[in-house]
Amino acid sequence: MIELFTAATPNGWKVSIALEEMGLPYTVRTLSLSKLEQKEDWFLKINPNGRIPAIIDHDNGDFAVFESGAILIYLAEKSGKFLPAEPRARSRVLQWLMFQMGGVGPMMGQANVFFRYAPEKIPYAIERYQREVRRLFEVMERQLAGNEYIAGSEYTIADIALWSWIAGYGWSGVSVEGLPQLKRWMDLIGARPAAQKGRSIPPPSDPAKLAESAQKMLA
Ligand SMILES: N[C@@H](CCC(=O)N[C@@H](CS)C(=O)NCC(=O)O)C(=O)O
Repeated sequence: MIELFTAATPNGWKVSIALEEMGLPYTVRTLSLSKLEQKEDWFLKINPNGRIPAIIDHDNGDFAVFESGAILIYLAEKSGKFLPAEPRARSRVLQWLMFQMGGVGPMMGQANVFFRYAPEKIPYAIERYQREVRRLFEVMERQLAGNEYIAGSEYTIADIALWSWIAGYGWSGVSVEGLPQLKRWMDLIGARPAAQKGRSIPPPSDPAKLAESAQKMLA
């Protein structure tokens, strides 16, 4: 059984969606980010970075994995799903997964912070991150013009990682107008029952709680 340590945020949803899609049995332990449970000593033994998500695989000697991209690869290898074995196909998936981990996630995260939570509105920072997010969306638009899914003709962990963030694009204040392929892809993934179920685990925090968590983490 997998134990998932998570909260209702895009990085957490990547893993709950993957577990749902792969049909792997799991239990959920929801951490309160506003109470900074992710910084407690017991959790730092599981994830030294003090952030969600993390998993413990109790069927594999209580092996702990942190970093959502590494968790997705671990689960794909464990289940044999959503990450092809053929080296070039596998590399294509990992390229788009890294594009999410190094680009879309951090840039959308910063756009959210400066657009939503920063106590002071800093136009330079808001514009910088929103412009970069829009640029990344346009990169995806071009890729999706020739491919049903982001890494080709198959649904993979790269789609899971990207969709978990991009479905919440409104939160960053970035428009998807003029990006028909991106919208098509968002609807395609959003129609999957496992994506819908995974995105509701754990149940969403109310916006006031989210703002409170953000203030504490930024302090
Ligand atoms: N690169 C990490 C990022 C994890 C991350 O930033 N998690 C956020 C929630 S989406 C978090 O735990 N924030 C709490 C904090 O910063 O203390 C991953 O992909 O797992």
